[in-house]
Amino acid sequence: MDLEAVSKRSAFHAKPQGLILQYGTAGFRTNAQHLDHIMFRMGLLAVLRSKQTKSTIGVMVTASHNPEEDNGVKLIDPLGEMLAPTWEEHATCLASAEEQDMPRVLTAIMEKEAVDPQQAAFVVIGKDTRPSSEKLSQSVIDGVTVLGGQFHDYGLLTTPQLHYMVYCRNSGGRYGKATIEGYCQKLSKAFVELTKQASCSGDENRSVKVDCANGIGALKLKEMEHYFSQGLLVQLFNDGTEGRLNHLCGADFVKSHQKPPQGMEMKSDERCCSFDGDADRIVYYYRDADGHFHLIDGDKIATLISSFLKDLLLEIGESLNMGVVQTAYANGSSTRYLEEVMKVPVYCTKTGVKHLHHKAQEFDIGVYFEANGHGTALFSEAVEVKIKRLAQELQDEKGKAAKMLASIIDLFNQATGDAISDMLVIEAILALKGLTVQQWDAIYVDLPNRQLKVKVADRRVISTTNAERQALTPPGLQEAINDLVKKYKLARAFVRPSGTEDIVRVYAEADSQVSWEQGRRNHSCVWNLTTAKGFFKIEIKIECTGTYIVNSYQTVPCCGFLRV
Ligand code: 16G
Ligand code: MG
Repeated sequence: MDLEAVSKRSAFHAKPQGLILQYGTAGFRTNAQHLDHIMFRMGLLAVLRSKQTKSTIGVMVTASHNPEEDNGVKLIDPLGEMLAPTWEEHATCLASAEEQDMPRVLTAIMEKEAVDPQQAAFVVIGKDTRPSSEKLSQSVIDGVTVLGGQFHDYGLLTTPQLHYMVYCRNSGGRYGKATIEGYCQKLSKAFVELTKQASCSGDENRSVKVDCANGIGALKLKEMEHYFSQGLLVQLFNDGTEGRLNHLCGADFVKSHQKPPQGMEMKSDERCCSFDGDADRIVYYYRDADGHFHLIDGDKIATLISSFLKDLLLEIGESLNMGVVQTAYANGSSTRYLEEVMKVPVYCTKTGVKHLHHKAQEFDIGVYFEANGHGTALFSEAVEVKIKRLAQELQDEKGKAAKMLASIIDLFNQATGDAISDMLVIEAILALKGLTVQQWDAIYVDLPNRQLKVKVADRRVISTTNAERQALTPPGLQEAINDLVKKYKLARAFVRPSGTEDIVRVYAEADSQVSWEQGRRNHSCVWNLTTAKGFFKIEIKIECTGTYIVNSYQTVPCCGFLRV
């Protein structure tokens, strides 16, 4: 390894002095102007990780749902998974090293991880449609090549497509062909096989409107269009020809504002969905005959998928170990429905795809979704082999169910949650079950809930345990939350520091809701706390009616105060 050449090349991607960025929940993300040195260094790090794992590593240039002027980067591990936590730390160290220290930090990582410098390295690169992505991905390539790594630049891809490519390349072809045609063919073949079994297939039922957040999802759906010519009519909105990326549209906008994106024509009862900027998240929604907007989030997607899978297993007569993984943000109604009605075990992990993904790998079949629409289903290799064998052997209804299960296994992107693949899974299930979007929505009724973000002086004052559902510090906070929520039926509330923004997030839900403006509140509870050091104060205020209602949250952020 020629450290001198690395230093020389690095000077072309010099780090602004004093700039410290952290590899967060989903990699580095910030204004694109500050990312050139990060990209170069992530190219270097990807080479080291590739040498250490003797596998292909992915580097994705994207900032997902962030505004267009931002960008970001994340590394993809050999099985298409998120980067291992110890390497996230290396990424932060390498990104933070001042120019003159960078080669030393690089060597230290190599020593610590026992990287063999002679080992060959291969890195695959993808990027989203941001104007800055082209130049930034060239900087990644610069980093890869200066360390002698080989690379393949896929150019424009959705994030989950790059995860898929990495997984394919490292599974020796078992998972599929590592090309965009391979991806399209695998998914479309599975979709067509699956929906062949659907009895009702009126056009009305088989069309969906997609808000592509003015991002990469639009390009990639267009590429796939001809594969579905008879199966599904996909109408694209916010396809990037006019609007700005993620501006007033996309899954994050729809989920957080609980309203339709701009630029989408919605007629009543039409099935609509939104992708986020890099197409790894999806939420569905519709407007009812009275014009009311209904959001169908990741929790309801998980419920639809797991109930479909469970029915197929019952039909085949296989009792496999299936689990559903959620986070603290999962609506209480979804958890209760899954556990009490469907009798499926539910597990809760910390926020962030990697946590859910790893938990889901513990099951024969693990379905995971965050409420915000990140998710997929994972099938153990043994289960996949067994189901595909049963699909050949079994006859009649059992055989039909096994064939459907075999196809749906291929339709999921098992490397990571994928808006395109999830959309096809959902469309296929709705068609097979003959369900309208309203019937799907009616599976259970969400508990009223509110989520907000609050800027505080130092978000690290709050630490959590029990999958972020309980606060450990500051002392007294959790007890106060407990006192508050026990007054309301089905109430739940938690506070956690964000892993992606410099803010604290607060979530609360309870069994019913009456708006503050209606002036029907008849009592309120205010709790506040000042830490021992006296520099941080939280005030949680739940306004309610006599029928136990969490209803209104107001934020008055002022020098480290949080009032909810
Ligand atoms: C990232 C995570 C997502 C998480 C979100 C909110 C990935 C690919 N994405 O977008 O899973 O829900 O951050 O995190 O992991 P926060 O509440 O900690 O800011
Ligand atoms: Mg995303």
